[in-house]
Amino acid sequence: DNRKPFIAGNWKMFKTGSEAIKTAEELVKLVADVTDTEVMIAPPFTALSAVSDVVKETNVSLGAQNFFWENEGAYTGEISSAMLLSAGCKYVIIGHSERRQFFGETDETVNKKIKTAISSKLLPIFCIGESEKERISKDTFSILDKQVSKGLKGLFSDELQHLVIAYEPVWAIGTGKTATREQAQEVHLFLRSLIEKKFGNLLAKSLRILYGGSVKPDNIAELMAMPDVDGALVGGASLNAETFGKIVHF
Ligand code: G2H
Repeated sequence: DNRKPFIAGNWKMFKTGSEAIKTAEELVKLVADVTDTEVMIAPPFTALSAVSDVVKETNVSLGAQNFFWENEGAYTGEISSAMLLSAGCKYVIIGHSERRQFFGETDETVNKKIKTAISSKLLPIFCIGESEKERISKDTFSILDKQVSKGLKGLFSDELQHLVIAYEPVWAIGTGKTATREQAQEVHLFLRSLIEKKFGNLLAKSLRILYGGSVKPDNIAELMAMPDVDGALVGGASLNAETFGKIVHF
């Protein structure tokens, strides 16, 4: 397989333009030596263009945290894929659990966004994960099966070559509770088999699956040591350049 490790920072609703520039400038210096890991940061929309200028021609790529599936139109407050691309984005995070929880995103809206991202050549980071209640009631695998089936509905394996999946157990997000490396591996392996069943072995072998949920400098190495964990989507610990730099250098 050719799954290059991928460490992605999701800044969520943190940092003004000038704060974002400062952090990005620090980060670019701290990770300049890194060649065998892909590094991405996703600042808020208002900082994308400015951060794009900072990371341009470096080994750090830019992502957005969300977008809308229509190309343009009377959709007050929304952002299109073309706008993200022209602001310098390569990736877009889709269906983060906070979008599902607070902003009404569903498997159906996630599916529309994944389709639009792919057709406009924005690389999707497709987020899935079970809640605490679902884990306790042993519904983790059926929930993930549903999220993957509905999220990728109508898509074919040759369209999914650049898809990245982020497994984020909702009970581990920002709570300080991390899934154990065994829990992460168990789910990542399940997801890879699910992709194999639905889209074939070739895609399953090359698809990168990130783990997300309270990833920190002191737990990244053990997570990355698991065979089906290909990277991390990092929230809180990506806000500080030095801390995130440590995670990138796992
Ligand atoms: C999960 C993660 C990044 P945190 O939401 O998307 O955030 O690392 O703060 O748990």
